Amino acid sequence: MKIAEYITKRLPCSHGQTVREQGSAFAPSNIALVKYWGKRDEDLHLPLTDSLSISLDYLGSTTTLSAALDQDSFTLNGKAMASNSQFCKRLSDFLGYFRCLACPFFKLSSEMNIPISAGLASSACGYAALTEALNELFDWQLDKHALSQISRIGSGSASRSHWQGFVIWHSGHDTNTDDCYAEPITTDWHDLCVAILPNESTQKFISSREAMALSMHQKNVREKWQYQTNEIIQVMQIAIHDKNFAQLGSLAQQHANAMHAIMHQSQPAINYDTDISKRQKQQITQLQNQNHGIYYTQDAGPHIKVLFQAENHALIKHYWPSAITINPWSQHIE
Ligand code: 2P0
Repeated sequence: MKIAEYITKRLPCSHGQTVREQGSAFAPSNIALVKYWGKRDEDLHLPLTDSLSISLDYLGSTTTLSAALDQDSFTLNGKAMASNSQFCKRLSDFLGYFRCLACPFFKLSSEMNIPISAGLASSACGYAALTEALNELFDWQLDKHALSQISRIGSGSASRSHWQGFVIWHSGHDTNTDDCYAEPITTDWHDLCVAILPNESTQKFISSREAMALSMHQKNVREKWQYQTNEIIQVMQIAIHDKNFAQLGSLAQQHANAMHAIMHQSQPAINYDTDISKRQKQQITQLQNQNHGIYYTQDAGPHIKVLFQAENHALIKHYWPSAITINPWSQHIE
């Protein structure tokens, strides 16, 4: 099945009959605690394994979309983006699946309050917000489950950015792809916090999509990863149910390390670390050795994210005063 056919199957038959003045939506960024790394179908962006994330509350993307007559235009944080940039080409390709007579082109404006291309899942919240804005613009009235099946075509991890809190993205097994979707895990966990440690906001030298394809093409690597991930995600769901912080944190750290080990061993080796990120991971490991319950995770970029409980907020601020701290189930931890 080609992507165009896959998308058409998911849109209401009335797609294009209603085009509102604009569609607008916010979607939070998410951090994978069990990573999505590798695809079982490259064309349809079907992941090799399930993955599990936590959303970052107010950090994310607000996207506003309207119809245009002669060309696409993109504005990011108030700045017009060059239409021949990689960023805009990828957006134009995704929007291509939704063009119709009444809306041949799009005017898109996005406000992001997270650093872009630094491993902070800006594409995840960007494509999730865009898909929700499309839903409003065309009045599809699709639910988030269905929207997660569309947004992942823009960026796989976008499927997890339609909800706050913990979200699981099921890889599914069907070739018809209906069983690949994301859904929230209903829980609250008031003292669970995430910190984003400071680092340089540099452009990535290799995109996560390319790094994923390069590092996961060997059958034995894929099989080992699949086995390991299936085990971890099951235990992590129990840890979430039991609010077992040490279990949740240590599994997330273990899985992030396993993903980076695969990248280090790929040919050529891929290394997203900077001196700052290496030092931060060492500091966290030292604190763990001193019995502090804090754990790190890292995505396809140098930013280190820390999982901690509210009681350790002062410790986090002591070591990293400029860290951004998020408490997804409570508004204030200061
Ligand atoms: C994740 N990452 O689970 C993992 C961990 C990065 C590291 O999903 O090819 O840009 O667009 O589906 O979503 C980043 O990969 O990949 C990602 P595509 P995407 O968050």
